Order: sequence, then C-alpha cells, then structure tokens
Amino acid sequence: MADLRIFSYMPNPRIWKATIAARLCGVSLDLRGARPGELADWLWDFDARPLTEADRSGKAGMARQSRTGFSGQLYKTDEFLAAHPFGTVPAAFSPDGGTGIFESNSIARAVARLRRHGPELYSIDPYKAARIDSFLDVSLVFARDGQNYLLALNTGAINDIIHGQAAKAFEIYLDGMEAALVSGHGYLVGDELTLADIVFTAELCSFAREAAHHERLAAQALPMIFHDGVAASYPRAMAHFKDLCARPAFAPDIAPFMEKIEARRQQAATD
Ligand SMILES: N[C@@H](CCC(=O)N[C@@H](CS)C(=O)NCC(=O)O)C(=O)O
Repeated sequence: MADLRIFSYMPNPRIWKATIAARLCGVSLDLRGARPGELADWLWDFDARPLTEADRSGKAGMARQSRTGFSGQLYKTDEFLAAHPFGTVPAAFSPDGGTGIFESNSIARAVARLRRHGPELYSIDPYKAARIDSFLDVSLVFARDGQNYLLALNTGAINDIIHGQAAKAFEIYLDGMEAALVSGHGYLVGDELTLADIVFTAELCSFAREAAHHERLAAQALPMIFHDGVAASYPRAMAHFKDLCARPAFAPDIAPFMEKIEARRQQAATD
C-alpha cells in the first residue's frame, strides 16, 4: 500500500511538489487521474476512477457545479467533499482514506513528513521549518495570481488588467527569490535543498504554461511575462531554477514539460 494517494488532473506542476519530494525521500505515492478534460468523466472520490453508466444515472446528486479551472459539472461523492471541503484537486488521502489533505503545498509537506530516508526537506529545526513555510506561503500567493492569469488565458478572458496583475506578481515573487539567493548558500533556506526550492520550481513551471497561449497574448499585443530575457533580470533565481529542473529527482516530471514550453517560446519568437 502506498504512503499517500493523490488524485489530480495530469500533468499538473502542483503535484510535482509531491512527486519530487517523494523521489528524494523514498515515499511511495499512488497517483490517480487523467488529462484535465477527462476529469469531468471521473468519479471524484478516494477511490477515484472513470465514471460508469450506473454512477451517472443512479447518483445524480453527486453532480456539482465546478468553480475553478473546470466548466460544467463534476461528480464528487459526499465522502470526497467531507475529506476535501473545498472540493479541489490535487486531493491527497492517507492510505485508509480517512484523512484528506488539500492544497498542493500541504500535500508536499505531508510527503516530507512521511520521509523514509534522504534529505530533511521540511527541517526538524522549528525556525528553519517556519522559514520554509514563509516561502511556501509567498509561493501560494504568487500561484493564486498565476492561476487567475492562466485561467483567463485558457478561457480567452485575458485583458491588460489581468496581464498587468500577473506581471506584477511575477516581479514581486522573483525579486524576493533573487534577494533570498544573494546570501550565497545556494538554496532558499540554508545550504541544503528544502521544500522551499521544490515549490519555487513547480510554481515557475506552472507559470511557464503561459507560453502555450502565446497566440492569444499576441492577438492582444500582450508580451509573454516569463520569457528568455528574465534570466538577465533575475540571474540567481533563474540559475537556481535551471539547476533544479535538471536534477534527477526533478527531471522526470519537468524535462518533458519544459521542452514543450521551450518549443512554444521559440515559436512565439519567430511568429
Ligand atoms: N491552491 C490550490 C489550487 C487547487 C485548485 O484551484 N484546483 C482546481 C483546479 S485548477 C479545482 O480542483 N477545481 C475544482 C472545481 O472547480 O470544482 C492547490 O495548490 O492545490
């Protein structure tokens, strides 16, 4: 039996926080899910699975209006909503299904706490652990602005106000990360890899998905925010990101994804 079950659409940079930590710490994960468009045809439950005809006809009460990132109805069981009161994915569960863990940063913390070997990604020193939390909190604030931006790009609701808010959020986030790396210790917290670095990497990957919408941006004469030139403004933060992306625990999730993003950026540059 796996140490933790996670239900999500895939690929999803938010679950990479957990998968990267799990590779480093010897934690076993049971990942369940499908591509984003397919999750409307799944039963959202501890025992998440594609819907059967019986699910659809016999349990209409499970159909709930989606709120963020999905349109239409999603089939969530009462048990799922008891474990996940905000009804979101990624949704993690203890092996017996008794405990729901939501918010991708908290799921990553759970993995670090379940550590069997390897690095202490969520320090045993209370001050350091709290500092890691500080980075996770600013990352969540950034993620929220990034999510608004990406959803607006997805639905075509993008405008210069939403773009401006995302650009500001990106600048504030990277300014802080650049400043944190000035100390020269090589990591965001102390001189070893922690969840702060993992979450930072995953959030930048998430934001990088704007490149998939370069045509929509171009149609409104809006520039890409996370473009190649960003490295000149934030050399430490971007070097850290690049270094982490290439590491063995990160690359299985990130390398294929960033290759596609890079191709989109090149395409945007030549369009
Ligand atoms: N901050 C959350 C974001 C989770 C979230 O917003 N999930 C959306 C998909 S992007 C969702 O599950 N929506 C379900 C619904 O609309 O009912 C995290 O990092 O886990």
